[in-house]
Amino acid sequence: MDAHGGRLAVEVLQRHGVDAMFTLSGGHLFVLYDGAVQADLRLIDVRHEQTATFAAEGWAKVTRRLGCAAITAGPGVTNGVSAMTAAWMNGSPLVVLGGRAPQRRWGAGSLQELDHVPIVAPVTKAAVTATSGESIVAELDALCRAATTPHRGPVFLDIPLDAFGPAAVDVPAVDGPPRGDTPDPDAIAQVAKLVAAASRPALVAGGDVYWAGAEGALRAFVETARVPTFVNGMGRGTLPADHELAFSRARSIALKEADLVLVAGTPLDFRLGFGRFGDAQVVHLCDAASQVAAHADLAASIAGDLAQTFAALADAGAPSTDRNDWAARLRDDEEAKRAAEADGLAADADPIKPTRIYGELRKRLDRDAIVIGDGGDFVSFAGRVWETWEPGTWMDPGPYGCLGAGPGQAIGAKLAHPERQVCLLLGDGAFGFSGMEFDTMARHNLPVVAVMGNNGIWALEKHPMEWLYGYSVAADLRPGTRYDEVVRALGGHGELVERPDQLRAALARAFEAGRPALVNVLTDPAVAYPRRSSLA
Ligand SMILES: Cc1ncc(C[n+]2csc(CCOP(=O)(O)OP(=O)(O)O)c2C)c(N)n1
Ligand SMILES: [Mg+2]
Repeated sequence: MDAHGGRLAVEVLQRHGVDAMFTLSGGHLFVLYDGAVQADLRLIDVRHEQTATFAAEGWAKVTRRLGCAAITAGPGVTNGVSAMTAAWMNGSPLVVLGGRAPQRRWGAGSLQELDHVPIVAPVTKAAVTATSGESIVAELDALCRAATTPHRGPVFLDIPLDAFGPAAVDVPAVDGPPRGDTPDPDAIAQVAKLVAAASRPALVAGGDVYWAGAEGALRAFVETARVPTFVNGMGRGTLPADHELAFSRARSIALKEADLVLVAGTPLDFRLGFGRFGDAQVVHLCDAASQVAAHADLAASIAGDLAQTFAALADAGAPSTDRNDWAARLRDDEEAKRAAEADGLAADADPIKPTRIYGELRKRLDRDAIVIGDGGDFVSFAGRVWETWEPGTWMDPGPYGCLGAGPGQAIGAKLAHPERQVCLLLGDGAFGFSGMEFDTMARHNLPVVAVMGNNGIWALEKHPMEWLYGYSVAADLRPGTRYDEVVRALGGHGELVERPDQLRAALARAFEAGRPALVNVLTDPAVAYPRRSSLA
């Protein structure tokens, strides 16, 4: 192809399955935009570079394809760093293109002259500066392959203004996304033996199971080996919540009493007690050797394509031990805890309990609705009670826990799946980081429905600080702020809900509005999320 560097870059991206570029303008990006216009690559312009990058991740998360953001030199790139870090910790495949001051004058003090590469290197799989049209093609192609190779993650390429010059370059063909390595048969045999011998096994399946498209193989393994299963993060929905071996509430008992815990496709981090589960033997199943926990005491591990791993473990056959009592014990605990939640989901207390909102949403949302959480306690509660039925339908910021990710992720999700409901659960504090993105949703006709738990505080910080210190500071917001009016001013639909009996009709109107909507629900600030540790 004989073209300028912007067009060449877009050609490489399209061959890697990119069909949307999330961006915020800056002169350093004009050539890239021209390339996008020439090749009909959709541009979605947002109001903050963090959103461009979060939206690219949201798009990747619901399509299981490579997401793409383009952000301008200097502050554009540094504004994208939190979202790149989140993608790094989530193992989300993402290519971020940055503008860059011209190389010819480097050091003379051009506008926004900053070497981005060392800033983003620790939070990307690879970060490179292009130097010419040829280099744009070669580097970008290699970076896209790296981003989509298990273990996946973000990559970064910045392109100096004077490296966009025309070039005649062969753009490499792309033969689908790369698969993971074939797992070692000896490691499979070792794990199969542990599984066969266990009497109280449990499995935790996380995001890399989803990214690998391994839900079918996971299910085959779970059903053959009769292993009670829990899911976390993007792993939610890989086994539907109503599967006979899917559990969520019984997690603490399961992980305390199990004699074997298999953790697949998610790190043994703080969310999993750093990999200690009572006296259980622990097995880590990862999509790449780099992901196997070095800090945990492992009985075994397997690194490689998770679909192949689960298929091979399923082939090992049925267990020799009887696990029915174990599964029944967990089912009793699960059912008891679900029954205890029923009152909260139906609560008609005034002020409104956040749980009532999820009760109403359950009735309103389809099985394939995409639910995104961005907030503190409001989202912790939701994560606990929300049932996920299908892969790729629950999204939270992940272990980096960056507030403000939600609107971008919702933009990416709705763009990828315009026919499905996209519901954004928002804290009133969280709204402040990316609230302007309702303008983006309105301009691009993305009717996301946001439901806000507006308690007038940063609850996830206020309650623990009061518990620890007997008082709190820097933890209050304005009670009753009319965020619904903000959204209306930005071209969306707004609803204010002050009493529980108003909730159902307000949600119905929001979902029927055909515009981005915010249902601003004034919730009870006294409700504190029950925490396992003081600094959750
Ligand atoms: C970017 C960022 N800043 C600060 C925090 C710390 N933090 C975690 S939850 C939380 C409170 C969120 O408040 P809100 O969105 O209103 O939800 P609530 O807890 O009140 O339900 C804060 C400040 C964070 N996780 N991310
Ligand atoms: Mg709040």
